[in-house]
Amino acid sequence: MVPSTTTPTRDALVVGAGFAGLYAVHALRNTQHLDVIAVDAAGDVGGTWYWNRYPGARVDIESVHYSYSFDEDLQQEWRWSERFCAQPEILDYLGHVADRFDLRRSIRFNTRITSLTWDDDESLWTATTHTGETHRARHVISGAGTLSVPKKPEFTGISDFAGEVYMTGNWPHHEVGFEGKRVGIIGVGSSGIQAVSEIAKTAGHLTVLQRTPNYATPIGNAPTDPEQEAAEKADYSAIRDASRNHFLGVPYTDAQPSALAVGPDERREVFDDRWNRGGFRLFIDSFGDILFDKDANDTIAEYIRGRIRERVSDPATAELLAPQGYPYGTKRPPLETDYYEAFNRPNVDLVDVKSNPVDAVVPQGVRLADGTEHAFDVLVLATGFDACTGPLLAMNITGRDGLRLADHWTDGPQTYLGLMAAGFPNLFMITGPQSPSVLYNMPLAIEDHVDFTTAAIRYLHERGEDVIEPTSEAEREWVAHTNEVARATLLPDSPTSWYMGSNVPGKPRRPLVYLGGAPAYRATCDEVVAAGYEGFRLSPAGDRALAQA
Ligand code: N01
Repeated sequence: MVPSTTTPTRDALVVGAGFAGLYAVHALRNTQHLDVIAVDAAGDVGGTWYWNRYPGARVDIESVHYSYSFDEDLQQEWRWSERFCAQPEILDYLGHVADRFDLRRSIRFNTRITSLTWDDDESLWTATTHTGETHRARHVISGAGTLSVPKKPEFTGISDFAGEVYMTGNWPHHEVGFEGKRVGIIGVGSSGIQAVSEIAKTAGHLTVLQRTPNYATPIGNAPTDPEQEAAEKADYSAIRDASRNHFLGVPYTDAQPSALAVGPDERREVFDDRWNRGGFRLFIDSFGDILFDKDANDTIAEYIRGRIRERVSDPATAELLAPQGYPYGTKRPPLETDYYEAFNRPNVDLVDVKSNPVDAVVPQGVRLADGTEHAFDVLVLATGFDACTGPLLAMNITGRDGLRLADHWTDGPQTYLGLMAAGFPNLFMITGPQSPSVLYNMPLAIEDHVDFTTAAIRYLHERGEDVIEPTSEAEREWVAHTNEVARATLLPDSPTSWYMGSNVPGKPRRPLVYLGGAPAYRATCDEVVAAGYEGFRLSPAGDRALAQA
């Protein structure tokens, strides 16, 4: 589409109004005084917390840590009611941030980008939206998210289902009641597990269709303890520093080097302690080698299986729920409240759809491969996302010389620092593929990436340049480094994991997350900046030298 001559050219177009988009608008508009417009397909702010409003949706990093750190007054004044807050409260928080920093006036809601095209001559991006509107901007900052494109339902016949169908990743805004209804849920990742615990409480009958059992462990939620809150807020900046210097972006300090360096009793004591303290402590704060050494991993995997057997009354159901054959942590570990106890209720059944897969959705329910049918009034799809690359590819991005991002990424994502891609100038992918993103505490990962972006744009302006773009060589090296780091972990051993893209049929199986940890990643970014944006090429608008190189 040819942009209308009246289309204003902005300094920056921000995609999304979740944690990333909101902070990007604030940083670029309020602190750098740039002309910024943001768009979001949703009707309001919230990003992932706008769409994922299924029963039980809740954060699984403590809210005191899973929140913005950029404004001291904000973090002092905002009060979380629980240790791990539920979705409505996080949405309130993001609404509060939008109002407090006057962000809404820069955001066009109910606006989905359908294409994003770079103009080589003018060095500008043109975005077209689903309404046919165009926006032109020098820079695009994508806060489109990592887990924002739900995986398309893979079941034939789904449109013929006579009952109600809901997706956890795109839950309706109206109340959904389960009382007296026969509910089926497919998927037991973090979303399915949270939803099962809640839906089980009210459904007439709940059938959980499980393909791969998960290693879910207790979240350990509780109301906020005012004394603990006061202690945390007394030195919030120290907590944030400790978070930023931790692999996962939380201020945990108790990890011991190796599960194999201690005897079984001591190991059990550590596991028990982290289990009881909840959150990601078992995963990230028990022993440092569980993600790297299969024998170490076996010890924690067996520990969790033992805990599941203790909690589930029926031994056959317990065995089905106990994961086997893949290492703990190679699929993203879910955190739960009373998930395993749900299977002790008379109104909840577990059905193994690994040995007997879903064949089709039929008008009255779900038919399995052996011909058995399960009748449902409501079907919930908790089947996950086209993670990390999906949200970017959905924007139909075309860079220099007509290069399509979809073609550039045919064999998996290629980025420099998980932030930019060669051939796609001035396109910043906040928490993009091959950055620590979801293996870091997201609000902090977002702040780091937005701060990098803001500084890069300022640096360009100071030098009288307009365009920043990674070199192909820097990109190749980063991709190779990302793959090499992943190979040193157990992650590639997972049968299906969105970390590797292997949950989506046909998607290239590649590490989508940088596994070197947030501190190492931040150090690399700092070195790149200190060396004058090493690996990037800076140029004036309209310079086609790189395109022709
Ligand atoms: O998605 P998932 P999710 N037939 O991909 C099953 C974040 N999150 O939405 O494992 C049958 O983890 C699939 O089975 P299998 C968090 O980062 C955070 O739950 O492929 N089953 C699996 O069981 C999380 O990791 C929170 O064999 C099928 C499930 O669907 C990420 O979002 C809460 C199937 C998908 O699990 C994604 O979690 C929620 C099929 N054809 C989410 N296709 C917090 O707590 C898929 N499945 C902050």
